[in-house]
Amino acid sequence: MAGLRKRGFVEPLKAYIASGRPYMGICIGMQALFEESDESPEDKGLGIIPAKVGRFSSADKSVPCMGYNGATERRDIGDEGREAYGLGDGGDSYYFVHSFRVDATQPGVEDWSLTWTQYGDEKYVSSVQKGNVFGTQFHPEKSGAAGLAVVEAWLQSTDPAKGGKGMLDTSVKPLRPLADVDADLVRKGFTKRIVACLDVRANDDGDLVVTKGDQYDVREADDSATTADEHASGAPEESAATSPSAPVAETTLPTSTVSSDPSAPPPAKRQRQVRNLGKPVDLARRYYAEGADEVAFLNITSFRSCPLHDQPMLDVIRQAAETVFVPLTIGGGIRDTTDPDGTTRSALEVAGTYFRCGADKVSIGSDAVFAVEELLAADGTKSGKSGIEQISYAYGAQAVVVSFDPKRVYAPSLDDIPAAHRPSAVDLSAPLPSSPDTPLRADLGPNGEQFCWYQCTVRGGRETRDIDVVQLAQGVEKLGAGEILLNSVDKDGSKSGFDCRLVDLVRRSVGIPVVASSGAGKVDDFSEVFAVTDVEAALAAGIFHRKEVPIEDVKSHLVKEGVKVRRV
Ligand code: 1PR
Repeated sequence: MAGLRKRGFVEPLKAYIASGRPYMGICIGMQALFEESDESPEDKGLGIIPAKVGRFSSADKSVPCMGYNGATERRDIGDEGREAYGLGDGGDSYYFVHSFRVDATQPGVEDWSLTWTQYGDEKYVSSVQKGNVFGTQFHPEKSGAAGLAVVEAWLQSTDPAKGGKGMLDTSVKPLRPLADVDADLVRKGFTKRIVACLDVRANDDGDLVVTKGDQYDVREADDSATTADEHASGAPEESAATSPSAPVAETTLPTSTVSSDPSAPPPAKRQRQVRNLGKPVDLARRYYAEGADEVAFLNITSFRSCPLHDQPMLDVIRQAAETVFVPLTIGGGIRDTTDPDGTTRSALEVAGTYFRCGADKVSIGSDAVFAVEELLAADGTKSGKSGIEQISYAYGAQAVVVSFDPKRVYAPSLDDIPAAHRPSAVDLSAPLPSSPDTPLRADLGPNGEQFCWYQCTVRGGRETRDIDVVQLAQGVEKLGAGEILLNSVDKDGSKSGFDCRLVDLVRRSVGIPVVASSGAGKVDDFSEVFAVTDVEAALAAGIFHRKEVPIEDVKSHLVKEGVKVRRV
């Protein structure tokens, strides 16, 4: 509202709505119709709906609310109403991303309620309609075909050139009995998300490709030799100051390590190729069509400096956003940078550039670790200067994801773990504290170690830091992050299942949503992580790229196991 007021848009907007011309507001565009919001109490809303917007309680759920949920009709709108607003047969889910909501039980809202939705224990208004005004709390433009139907129906009804007869006033329809509405709210409910992740980098020919390896090593296996420096644990920085579109420094291996002829010339160098699993935009489209609830792109060579406006990932996001109508996350290189010509770019500017290209969220990796190190060094006092804080302030917490790349540090006993990191220690032989009755297979260290703690890394697993996942999780939440993308260097590409102990540990440490990542190998891995932890979403890369496990199979398996997912 402050932005609208500053630009002098408030009165013209009110006059527009009063004129009877069609209005459709999405998310904030719906909330602006109310009198006021706890999000910004000093800025009055448009005051068209006599009620207020409040914050979700985080007592029983993660906030922000991020994911797909149903929209239950509050009124008996019949086929005519459903058709007018593209609401389908009631089995669809829509994408919600918000920390503030319109409590459905407050006076004044019933008159305007088209649909309600429930998150945790709270019932809230998920769409409003009266006269010429329509608003959705959900994002139809990010809700796949179901959401596009909502946009299409509204455009159709309001466009005389398409034969539209104007908006149907559903507010005159009778309210449905509350008991029926409540039953629908519970039956539909919040769904678990399945995220497809694309690790993107330039291959040795300079083409931008989706790649994937294990333990963050993305080059083809080579039996003749494997240099430790290729692995996450100690990989050298490839050439600096190259753009991901430019050929990168070659990583070479000798074709033979030992020659029987001492006078022979040094062995020729042969290259281990970067695995090429396809083109980023093509794969994103495929995953959207197959039912992915979100697509994440990680620019995994972003540690090299690159002029912001030549960043090839911008084009990837732009093209993907044209045809992929689910949320898109972009990670890699979201930090303060300097272009090769010396122009400085703040993390906020980098993020804003991606948002304007169509990204919904940015994912911050290394920079988040550095920011939390600073926060801890300052005894928890925020500087306001970190990328997380600045982006979160400007675009909202829901736009800021932090990507974790932790590694296990094994220990035979708890006493062998540094005291500062014991809060992140887990017993690798025990069930999870949150599901003590569900057996979980033991997952001991290479020398039978019963414990481990989770150490954070930066620069794609190349460098370890003296900070653990719990410190990082609580630190980024404090700085304003809205979601955690929880990878595991140990599990990456292993197909041995998610590290449920790690996922549960992080999930219990924070009140923001967590996405479990790394290690998915079969459909049961997804049902396991949802059964034993409260994680909101699960991500996979390798098995989707290699078509080993289709997303449809993951979803139908989850439905069989009683887990709610978005229908496609
Ligand atoms: O530090 O802010 O520039 O961000 C860099 C980003 O790039 C981080 O999110 C980091 O995780 C990612 N990254 C850097 N190097 C690699 C690499 O693989 N060499 N990829 C990398 C991380 C892990 C996941 C993968 C899951 C699931 N890859 O992205 O998708 O482990 O895989 P799976 O299902 O096949 O097991 P910054």
